[in-house]
Amino acid sequence: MKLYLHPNAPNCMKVVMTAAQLDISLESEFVDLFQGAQRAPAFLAINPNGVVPALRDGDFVLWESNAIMQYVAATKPGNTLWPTDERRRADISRWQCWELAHWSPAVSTYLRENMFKALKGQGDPDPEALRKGDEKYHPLASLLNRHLASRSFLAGEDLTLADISVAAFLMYARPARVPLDDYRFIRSWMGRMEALPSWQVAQPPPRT
Ligand SMILES: N[C@@H](CCC(=O)N[C@@H](CS)C(=O)NCC(=O)O)C(=O)O
Repeated sequence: MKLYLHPNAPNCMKVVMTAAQLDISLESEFVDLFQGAQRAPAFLAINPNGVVPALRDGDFVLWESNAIMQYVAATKPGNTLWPTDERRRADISRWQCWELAHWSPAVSTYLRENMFKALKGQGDPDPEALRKGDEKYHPLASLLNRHLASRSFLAGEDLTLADISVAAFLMYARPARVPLDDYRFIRSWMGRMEALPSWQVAQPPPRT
């Protein structure tokens, strides 16, 4: 299986961590988002949305990070990341949908304003965008914090794809100044995530 990725992209980090956690080896092809390679015709033929990640497995091509994680995890039956029990799966899938619909758009405001703009030379953070971002983010962070108050991981006591999807958007929580001070259960859960060897494997190499 070949993954088309950019290592700094949280949606790609999700798939790399899933594979690392399950000891699955993926070939990889670098798509340079900073050079616009995601909009090159050769890549648009793989993912017409012009975003990473995308996966090729023989003649099967798949895009959307959460679907890719599920597909990759399903190649190793019997794992706890993506169990076969329908209710467990639905619970995990629910958090992956929440991540896609609500959490990642909210966290992305901080990534864009406090980090990626500077990296791309696009000027200072916009205070109004950050204010609006705060309005979206805090109710979601409160919900997540309350949920994590009584369990080690999002779907119970085992690490699942749900944790990887939601935590990936906090991979730059420090440099992007994602507000976590008021959310101690999120912070301790992130401590558990960051301690996993698969989290370390999925971190992009330091910029030189
Ligand atoms: N819903 C898609 C989102 C993918 C996405 O937005 N990827 C970002 C990187 S995290 C990207 O490729 N951005 C490049 C661009 O928008 O030009 C998924 O989960 O795979």
